Amino acid sequence: MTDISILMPAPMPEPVIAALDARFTLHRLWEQPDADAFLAAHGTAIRGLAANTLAGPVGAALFDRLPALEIVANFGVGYDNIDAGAAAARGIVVTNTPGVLDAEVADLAIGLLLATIRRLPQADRYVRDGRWEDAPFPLSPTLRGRTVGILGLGAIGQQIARRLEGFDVAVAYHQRTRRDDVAYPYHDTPVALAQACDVLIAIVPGGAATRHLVDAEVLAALGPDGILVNVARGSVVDQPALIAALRDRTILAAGLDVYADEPHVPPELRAMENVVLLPHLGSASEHTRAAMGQLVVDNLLSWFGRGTALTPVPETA
Ligand code: A2R
Repeated sequence: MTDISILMPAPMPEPVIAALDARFTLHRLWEQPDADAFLAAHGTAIRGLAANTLAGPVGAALFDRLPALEIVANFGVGYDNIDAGAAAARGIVVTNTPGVLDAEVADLAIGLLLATIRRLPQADRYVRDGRWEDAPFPLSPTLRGRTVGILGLGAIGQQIARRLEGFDVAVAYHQRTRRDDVAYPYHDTPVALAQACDVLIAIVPGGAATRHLVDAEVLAALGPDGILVNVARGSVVDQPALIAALRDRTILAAGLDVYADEPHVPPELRAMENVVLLPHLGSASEHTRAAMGQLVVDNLLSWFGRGTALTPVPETA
């Protein structure tokens, strides 16, 4: 397979690069002094693309330059960075990395929820600043007695729900289709879910269909005791509306792992005391990133070895 050319637009973990280097002819686009000139000279030979969110938009404009492209193997379960419809129209298969990161992201969602509600980072800063010696840390809000609404009860959403059962809180959910395999109460709109709960955890895919699913109306419905946790994509939340809701105490607090324009976090958010801000850590452990990388490699090996992808996305399955 070493005669098969794979393009990697942006760096991936070293083991992924090493594994692809060993089996294919791997082109590291970010090391090219002139990416445009490289694509003009070598684009027609590229048959596989190893992509991640750092690769920029992967769609028709890039596909036009890679006429022999057969597969885009994405490092991540979310693939809103890739125009899967444009890929499908050209017969290009797109794969993602479902399953191997569900538990990690669910763990992080629970950690972020607890950190937000019990103000753990603020309390850590309090100890470090020596303020404990002057006075005890103020009492925090509580998870006790709350109802947690999950926006997107998919693979990760269900793992979050299972963990929440151990915390003895009520769980409800919204997505477009009601599930017949769970007993949690279903609400047919995001607003109805927000009205029924006082914690909202967003864990839907990004992209046009979910853009600003959490808007000013949803935040108002969540209410003054409400907490928003976003571990989905920044695009899912209307970020200016969230900033206004936090500032005006329309909601109580937010725990955010994702933002509208990463890695830029608006100064208004960074200045707020009622938010916990993480730098998009969802799947970011050594263990889980290694598993995701292996699945990227295995999808390419399977496609070029046996003609089938292991985890194609629904649009190109
Ligand atoms: O709507 P449904 O019935 O297709 O349910 C899916 C739900 N969902 C939506 N809910 C409301 N409005 C929408 N426009 C909408 N689009 C999708 O999100 C489904 O239950 C859930 C996604 O589940 P999975 O496909 O199993 O994705 P997974 O692995 O849980 O990951 C979710 C996202 C990733 O795409 C990354 O952006 C992030 O979590 O890490």
